Amino acid sequence: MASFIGKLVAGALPLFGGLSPGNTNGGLVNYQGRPDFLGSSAPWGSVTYDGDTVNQKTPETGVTRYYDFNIARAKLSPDGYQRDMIVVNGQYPGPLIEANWGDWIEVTVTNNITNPEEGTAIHWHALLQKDTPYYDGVPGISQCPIAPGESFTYRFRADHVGTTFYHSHYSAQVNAGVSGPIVFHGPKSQNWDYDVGPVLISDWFHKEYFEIVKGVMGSGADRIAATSVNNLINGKMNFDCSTVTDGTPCVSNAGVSKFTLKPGKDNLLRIINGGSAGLQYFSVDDHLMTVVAMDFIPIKPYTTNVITLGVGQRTDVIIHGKTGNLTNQAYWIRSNISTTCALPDQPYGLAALYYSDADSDANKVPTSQPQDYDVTRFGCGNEPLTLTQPLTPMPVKEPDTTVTINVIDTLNATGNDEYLLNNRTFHANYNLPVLKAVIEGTGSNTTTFDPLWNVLPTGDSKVFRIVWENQKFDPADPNLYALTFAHPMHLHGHDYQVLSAGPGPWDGSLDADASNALRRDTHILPPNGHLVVQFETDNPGVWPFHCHVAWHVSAGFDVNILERAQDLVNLPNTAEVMNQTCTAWDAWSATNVVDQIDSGLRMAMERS
Ligand SMILES: *[C@@H]1O[C@H](CO)[C@@H](O)[C@H](O)[C@H]1NC(C)=O
Ligand SMILES: *[C@@H]1O[C@H](CO)[C@@H](O)[C@H](O)[C@H]1NC(C)=O
Ligand SMILES: *[C@@H]1O[C@H](CO)[C@@H](O)[C@H](O)[C@H]1NC(C)=O
Ligand SMILES: *[C@@H]1O[C@H](CO)[C@@H](O)[C@H](O)[C@H]1NC(C)=O
Ligand SMILES: *[C@@H]1O[C@H](CO)[C@@H](O)[C@H](O)[C@H]1NC(C)=O
Ligand SMILES: *[C@@H]1O[C@H](CO)[C@@H](O)[C@H](O)[C@H]1NC(C)=O
Ligand SMILES: *[C@@H]1O[C@H](CO)[C@@H](O)[C@H](O)[C@H]1NC(C)=O
Ligand SMILES: [Cu+2]
Repeated sequence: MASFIGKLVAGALPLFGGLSPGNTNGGLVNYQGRPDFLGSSAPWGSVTYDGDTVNQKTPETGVTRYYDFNIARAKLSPDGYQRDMIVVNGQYPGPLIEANWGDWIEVTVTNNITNPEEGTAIHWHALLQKDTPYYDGVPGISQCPIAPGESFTYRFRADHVGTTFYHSHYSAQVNAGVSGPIVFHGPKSQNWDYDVGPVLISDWFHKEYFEIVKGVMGSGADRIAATSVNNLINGKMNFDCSTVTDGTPCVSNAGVSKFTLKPGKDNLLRIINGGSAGLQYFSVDDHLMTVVAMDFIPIKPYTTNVITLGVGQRTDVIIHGKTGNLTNQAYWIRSNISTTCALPDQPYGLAALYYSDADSDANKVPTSQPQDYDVTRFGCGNEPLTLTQPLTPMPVKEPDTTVTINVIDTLNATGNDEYLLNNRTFHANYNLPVLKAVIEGTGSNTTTFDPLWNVLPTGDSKVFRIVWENQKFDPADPNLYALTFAHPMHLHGHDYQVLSAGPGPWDGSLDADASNALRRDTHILPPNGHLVVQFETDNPGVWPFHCHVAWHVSAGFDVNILERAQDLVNLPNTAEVMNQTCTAWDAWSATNVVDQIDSGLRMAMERS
């Protein structure tokens, strides 16, 4: 390991700026130093935020924040290795979206992807989209893809306080670079002095996403595992270019991200796993972190030297700044991809940490030693539920419906990888999103949905419980893979309560405190284990509940919760808004071949 880090920082200076920001990230990416709120005063006054999305009132600010997103191809070298990417406004990661709690946000997204053309759609991860389910950004579910050359304007509410991100939900396009952070300012659940801003972590691949998905979905000998080759922090890391033999332009020591803390102050870091597959362990040398929020929910603070982050998860931490001569040193920020629960070639992400009052070279290379933490106790999952409790308790209610979903990873009749959820797999119809089918009545009851849409209606249920079972339950079946994987399970439209998560089948008992279970929008379903969650059906919509590993949702790992179908049918504007993308997509797809090699949510093979 010492030799690896040695190689990455070899002849170390310049460790930073070996490549210009234009070449690496399409421009300088720096989200640091966020204000406490936008504008001249905090519009929420004395209201506190407790993350209770069922009961909490979001303040009316009367403000709309406008953004323009141009989605286009670009050749960039985030880690020094040049590759074809698809990015927002020419940069990776994309621009920060920032608003006060209660503001509206309007983003006009233009699909400027050419040579070749393809669709796009942007999902605003973890937003509830209450009364605006048609702006959730999932092609084949809540909209048609935005056709090449077309624009679509999303308008939605900043309905939480905290940290999240946006990403393309069209096939595995997120892997090409279509993602960026979101910060919603609001009442603080804990005091901090300085907002260091988003720290977006992403496992990294050098192949184009279409090639990776083709490999993952391939049959027999054509099947290629999706191995990540690097790990980026805010879109930067070094790469050892001596391994590149095919002439691809590559610069070793492209540079890592740098962060600055205020000495003696409480510094907030907003850590996001915005990657494709890797389970990340995040730590900072010589510093402890106080966890204050997980996803959008304030947490009873606890202090640790490591946090776990499955893809789609966020954790806000406070780091108390050092003082005296310790602030003259530089420290490594590290994010390590799990080598047992993911497939990284090079698992180690690095960024450099400095203090604002450092008296010497601000480019000095850290020499600090890594935290010594044991990850085996997490068992490819998240922290124990007894450790991570919301600040505002919400007791666990009795569900009126419980659905158990058995997950298996198998090969279908033609030998392609396929996830089966209770024997069903998901495949999007880009031309007829499920929400459109619902309001047009063609699919407004269970009997008429295409089984490949994998729709799960909540009916009249008020409290809906889902038991995910991730077991290899037929050991005799040679088509079942011997291993099951860790799946970060993300539900759109809700913060669910996490009741139980761990190895083996669920035994019916709660791991969480029944008076105060963790709430969040993404939690890991461990390998050979279970995950039990529940939510109240307070948000009419069609909400994907899917694994956030790009290649798993490609292989159909998605069930679409149809919540309060009758309210959806009566929701104003739905038909008009859906028409905007569907009319253009129908026209484009009538004369162009849509290469839908996967499920469509990150890619799906066309079925005959
Ligand atoms: C489309 O992207 C190209 C770069 O690929 C850029 O020059 C052009 O301005 C973009 N068009 C729009 C409408 O943003
Ligand atoms: C830092 O300060 C402490 C006491 O405040 C002193 O013992 C130590 O030698 C100093 N270290 C350096 C590297 O200057
Ligand atoms: C995390 O990564 C560093 C390299 O940056 C390595 O030295 C350290 O051993 C890793 N930690 C664990 C617990 O694997
Ligand atoms: C899946 O289908 C097979 C046969 O088609 C059946 O034996 C099995 O019980 C089904 N499993 C589930 C979980 O529905
Ligand atoms: C559901 O669909 C079936 C078949 O089209 C139809 O007979 C039935 O009336 C529908 N029920 C409702 C409640 O719409
Ligand atoms: C949808 O678009 C088509 C074609 O432009 C139009 O005929 C139809 O009236 C539109 N429907 C709605 C509900 O806007
Ligand atoms: C198996 O899955 C692949 C990829 O989704 C698909 O192209 C193929 O048609 C499927 N085969 C069968 C027999 O369903
Ligand atoms: Cu998965």
